[in-house]
Amino acid sequence: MVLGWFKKLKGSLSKSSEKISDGIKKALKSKKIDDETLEQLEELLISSDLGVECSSKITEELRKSKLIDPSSKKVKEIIKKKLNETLIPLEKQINLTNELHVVLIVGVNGVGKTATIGKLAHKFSKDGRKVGMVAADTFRAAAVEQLKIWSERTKSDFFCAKEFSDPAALAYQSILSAKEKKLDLLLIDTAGRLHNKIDLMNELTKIIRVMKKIDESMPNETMLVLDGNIGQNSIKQTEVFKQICDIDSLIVTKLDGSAKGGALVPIAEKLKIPISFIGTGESKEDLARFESDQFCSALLGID
Ligand SMILES: Nc1nc2c(ncn2[C@@H]2O[C@H](COP(=O)(O)OP(=O)(O)OP(=O)(O)O)[C@@H](O)[C@H]2O)c(=O)[nH]1
Ligand SMILES: [Mg+2]
Repeated sequence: MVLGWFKKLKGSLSKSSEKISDGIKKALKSKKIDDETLEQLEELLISSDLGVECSSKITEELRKSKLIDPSSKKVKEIIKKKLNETLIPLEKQINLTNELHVVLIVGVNGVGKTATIGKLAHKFSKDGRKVGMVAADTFRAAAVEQLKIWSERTKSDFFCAKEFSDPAALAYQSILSAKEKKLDLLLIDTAGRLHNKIDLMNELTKIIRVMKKIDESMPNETMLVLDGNIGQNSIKQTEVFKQICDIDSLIVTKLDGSAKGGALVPIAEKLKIPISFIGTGESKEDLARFESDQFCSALLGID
C-alpha cells in the first residue's frame, strides 16, 4: 500500500526527477567535486525551481562534504538531507476525531481548490469517513456544478444554495446539517474570483464571522491552496489571505506535469507555514499527504 503510493508520487514527479538526475550525472562527469562541478550543480538546482537561497545552501553543503569519488547517489543523499532540514518541520498531519471537522478551503482562482476538495473527499472516504462538501462559491454556477460532480464521484454529501445567494448563510446551515448527519469532515469550497479583491476578502471575512456563531473554533481548519507553478506570486497571495484568516496549512498543487516539483521548496522556506497535502495531477487519487522524506526521494529520483 505505502509502496504503491510512493510509486505513484514518483511517477507524478518523474519529469522533475529526470531533469535533476540527468543534471547531476552530467555535472559529475569530471568525477570530482571542484568549483566547476559545484557551479553546475547550483545552476541545476536553481533551474529546478528550488530557489536561490536553498540551492546555495545545498551547494555549500556539497562543498563541505569533500566527497571523494562522488556518485549521483551520494550527491542526492546530501541534497535530500538538506531539503529535509527545511521541510520536515513543516509536515502537517490532519487527524480526524469523532467530532465533525470543518475545513475552509481558500485560494485565488484556478489554483485547484475545487479539484483538491474532490481529492480530499476521496482520500478520507476511502478511510471510512463520512464527507460533505459545501459549494460556497455561489458566484459562478459552473463552480457549483463542478463541485457537484466531485461529490457524485466520491459519494459525498453535497450542500449548495441558489446562484448569488449568501455563501456565509450556506456555510452556516451546512455545518448544522453536517452535525445532524454525523459527518466526519466538511469541506467548504470558496470563490477565487469576485468583482474585485476587496469583495473577495469581505466575503471570506463574513463566512468566517458567521461560522463562528456556531462555535468559536470554526472553521476547525483553514487550508490555503497554492499553485506550485507560480513561484513568487504564491508568497504575495499568502500575504493577502493571512490578513483576513489564520492559515493552518498549505496545499501545494500542480507539482506534476512540467519539471516544477521543486517549486514547493522555496514556497515552504519563505512562508514557513506547514504543508498538509500536495497535488500531483487532475484525478481523484492525485493528492498525497506531505511527507518530506518521501517527497524528496520522489523529487530526486531516489528509490
Ligand atoms: N496537473 C494538475 N492539475 C490540477 C491539479 N489540481 C487542480 N488541477 C487543475 O487545475 C484546474 C483548476 O482547478 P480548480 O479546482 O477548478 O481550481 P479552483 O481554485 O477551484 O478555481 P476557481 O473555482 O476558479 O477559483 C482544473 O483543470 C484542475 O483539474 C494538480 O495537482 N495537477
Ligand atoms: Mg473552484
